[in-house]
Amino acid sequence: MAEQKIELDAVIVGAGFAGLYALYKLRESGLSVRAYERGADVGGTWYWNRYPGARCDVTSVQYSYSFSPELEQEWTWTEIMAAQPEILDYARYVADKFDLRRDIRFGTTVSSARYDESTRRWLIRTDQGEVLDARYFVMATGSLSTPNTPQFEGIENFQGPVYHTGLWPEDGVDFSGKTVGIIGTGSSGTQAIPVIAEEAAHLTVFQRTPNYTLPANNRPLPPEEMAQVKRDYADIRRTQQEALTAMYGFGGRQDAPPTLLIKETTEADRMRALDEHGFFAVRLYKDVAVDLEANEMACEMYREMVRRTVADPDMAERLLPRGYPLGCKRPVIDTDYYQTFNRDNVTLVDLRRGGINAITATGIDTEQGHFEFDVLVAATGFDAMTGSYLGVDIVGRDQRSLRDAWAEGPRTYLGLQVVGFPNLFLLNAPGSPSVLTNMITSMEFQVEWMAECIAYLDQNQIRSIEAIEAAQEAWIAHVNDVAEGTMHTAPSCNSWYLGANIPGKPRIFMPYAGGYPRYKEKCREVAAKGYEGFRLSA
Ligand code: N01
Repeated sequence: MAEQKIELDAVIVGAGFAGLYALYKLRESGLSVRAYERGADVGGTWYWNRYPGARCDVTSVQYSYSFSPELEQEWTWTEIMAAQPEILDYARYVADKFDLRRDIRFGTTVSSARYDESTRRWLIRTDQGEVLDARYFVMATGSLSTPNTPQFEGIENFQGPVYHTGLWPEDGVDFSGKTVGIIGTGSSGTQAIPVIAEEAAHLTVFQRTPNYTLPANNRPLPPEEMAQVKRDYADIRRTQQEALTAMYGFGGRQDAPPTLLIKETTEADRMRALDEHGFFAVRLYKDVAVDLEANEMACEMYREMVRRTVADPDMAERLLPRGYPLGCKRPVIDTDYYQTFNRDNVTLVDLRRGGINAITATGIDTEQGHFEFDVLVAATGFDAMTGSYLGVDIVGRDQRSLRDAWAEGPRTYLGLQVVGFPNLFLLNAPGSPSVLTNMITSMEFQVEWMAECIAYLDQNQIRSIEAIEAAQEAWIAHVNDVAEGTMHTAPSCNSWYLGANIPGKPRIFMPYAGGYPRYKEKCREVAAKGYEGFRLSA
């Protein structure tokens, strides 16, 4: 019996912020389009990352859709940086307001996609047995959506529950009266640790690499301030569009760009700066971002601030980041992180003094001894930027899989397309500003670019678009060029931007560091020149 195929113009994978907007935009263009989402609801990252303390590190007024002035006026944020439940509610509100759910299949994983050269269409299969036949295939699967739980020896022997921050149970976890162990002190761990410490009987933190983290400066957003924001939205969006990172300020602060040179300061100057600005003193100097010696001076200021915050000198010493520059990893922001280590019910295991041997039935055995607890939390991050694309078995022209094409690291043209994969669009992918910017704003630009591109193809009876090898190579060279000399690619830097958190992953700096305005300019120029660097076939 012939397979029952559903014919569509476009299939989108993912119903997070990117998938929702892609669905809205392509439907607005008159396309028949459907989104597939493995979760039971919309929200993506904000659906899965429900761990205690989860909140955004970009102000909500900026980390929100800008495409609908009506939506901007209707939605009211209650905090400067909203917590996960509020952001998830916002995603749900958007899905309902624009009636997006009718074209989303929830609880459904897209398992494979094959490009058929004879029809120039994609044949897409889901784990629910659906077969979809679509002209365009859009991966809106997110940059941080494939959780990574390292293969700790003996993990299967642990008697209590194990939770990954990126796969948190919908009903939450009750830590009261429990002893808890947490592995990982990245953004997720840094947010979760203070909140779990408040609730649990005892928390043991297993830290392999201390992070540099700055206070979030979050606070409630009073109604009169929100009302002013609503009046100012047009200006706010304009400022975002001109900003390198598609946002302004850092966390809850709106400091002016740095002007001083740390190398021209004295020890006394730097100590005074700490007195006045606390941890934010490290952001006063412009040479810190480009000069490793200057950077180390700022790191030393940072360490001094940790010593000032943590009461026990040995505890402070164990929390000090060393051996890699500020600005290497994605900035972490926190609420009372270091203060948490002044609590009586928190133990810090600095794995630099002796690593993990194995997980046992009752805890973790390390070189420094055995630590017992009832519940284990893995705040161990993600197979970032490529994991979610390679999680789907995508096979393009000449039977070549994306996994093969990216075996030596991800390769894209403008972060939007890949040679050998016609009519496949990627959103927030390697080679795009994505994680170095306000993801919602830079994604909105990509979706609008894609929608205009598809409209152009349809108007000109073009059936396929595919990146050209030379254009892709030139773009990769440019992506590498602009990353060079930044702290992100310093030899001592290991981060998920580089794939360094996953054993065996090629070390390649994945996002585009040239800034959001420059990226937009390049994409617009490509479109204006009739999609230069792409092969268009009638
Ligand atoms: O993950 P991470 P994350 N043994 O990879 C440790 C976004 N985000 O989920 O550094 C022991 O940063 C690992 O140690 P090390 C944001 O973009 C945003 O925290 O590899 N430890 C590290 O400490 C962020 O950057 C927000 O030595 C092990 C931790 O686990 C990104 O998501 C909130 C280990 C992983 O840190 C990822 O953050 C949360 C092992 N075998 C997340 N393996 C906000 O918006 C790993 N670790 C605020």
